[in-house]
Amino acid sequence: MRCQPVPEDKFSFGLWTVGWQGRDPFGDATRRALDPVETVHRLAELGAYGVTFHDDDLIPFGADDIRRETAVKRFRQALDTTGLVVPMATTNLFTHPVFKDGAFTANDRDVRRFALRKTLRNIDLATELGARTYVAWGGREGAESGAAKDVPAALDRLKEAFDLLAQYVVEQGYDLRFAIEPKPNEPRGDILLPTVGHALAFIGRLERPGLFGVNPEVGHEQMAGLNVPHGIAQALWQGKLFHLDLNGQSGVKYDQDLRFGAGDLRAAFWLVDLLETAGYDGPRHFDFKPPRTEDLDGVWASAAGCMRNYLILKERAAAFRADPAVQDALRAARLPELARPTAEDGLAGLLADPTAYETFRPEVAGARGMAFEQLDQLALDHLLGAS
Ligand code: 3MF
Ligand code: MG
Ligand code: MG
Repeated sequence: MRCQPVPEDKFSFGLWTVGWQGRDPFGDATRRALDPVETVHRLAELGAYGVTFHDDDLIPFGADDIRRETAVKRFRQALDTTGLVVPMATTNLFTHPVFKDGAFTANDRDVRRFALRKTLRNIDLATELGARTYVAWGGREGAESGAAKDVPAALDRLKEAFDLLAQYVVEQGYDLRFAIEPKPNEPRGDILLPTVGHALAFIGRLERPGLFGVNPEVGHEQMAGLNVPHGIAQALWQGKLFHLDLNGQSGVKYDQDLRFGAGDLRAAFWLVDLLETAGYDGPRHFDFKPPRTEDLDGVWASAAGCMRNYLILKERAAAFRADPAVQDALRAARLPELARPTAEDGLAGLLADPTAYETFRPEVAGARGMAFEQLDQLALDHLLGAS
């Protein structure tokens, strides 16, 4: 089994992931800050192909033009030296106190205008560095109390913001698409566009829906108690999986951001199976936080673990699909039948078919076993390395 990642695996990491210093609501930082240049070199050594960033990860908030240019130049040099690419970039619209009530949906109009300008500025940098995807996570777009946010008005403002951003991209001739990242809560009590489904529905109301897709995050969907592979399968089905954030989460609780494969291992297995069989060819992007118990050696071990777990699961999922016993079990569970249209004979044929209703025997069909347990045990055997 190959557990050593190579650039062709398309593994990427956010600067803010390995760069997380361990500051949480209850405790101070436990690690020093990482220089983005150091991160680029370490990620390349580990076998990653890409690095992503929020504007403020690279250029401290409020930095003057000279500091900005220096930071970008050093980063670009590190990319050139290592061959790492920037497939995606995003905006920090959540750390500074100015965004405490949101960015594109802040009640304060001047904050909304500032948020748009901050984003437009970083879109220029993102495209300069070669990014093709721009992620938008609205972590502060939400509320803790009922009357504080007029949700329809806030959605109008969110649509207005995305329509303006898309207009800018088109007018500049940029080859860039947006990926909206849903999350149910944290840091706001409740966040707008809380799930993949909400985001997909919202995209349909935009002026240029073709420029928008989703960036689902494993842990975010699980925080809402949802089935991640199912949500991502729907995004793929709708042609909207533009990017994704891989990490680990154990159930419905605070945002754990564990390394990929930790947390709900079965969900991770089915997700890798889906991505590897459904034609997703985008980055396998990790958005996790090495626990604050770790020193920097632990950080890099955690990052390496994300990729290693993906590769192991990829191998296990492929073995599961290739196993003749699994193929028999899939037939026994009648998966090929699900792939067949229900009424290829059309509505008229369906209405004229007595076997569809008049002579149909619900008690016979109801008594048929689905043979799913055998199938799932085979999956578990493969996942556990027992077959
Ligand atoms: C928070 C997140 C965010 C987004 C990031 C990129 C800080 O739970 O997942 O990470 O992924 O803003 O868009
Ligand atoms: Mg997250
Ligand atoms: Mg994320």
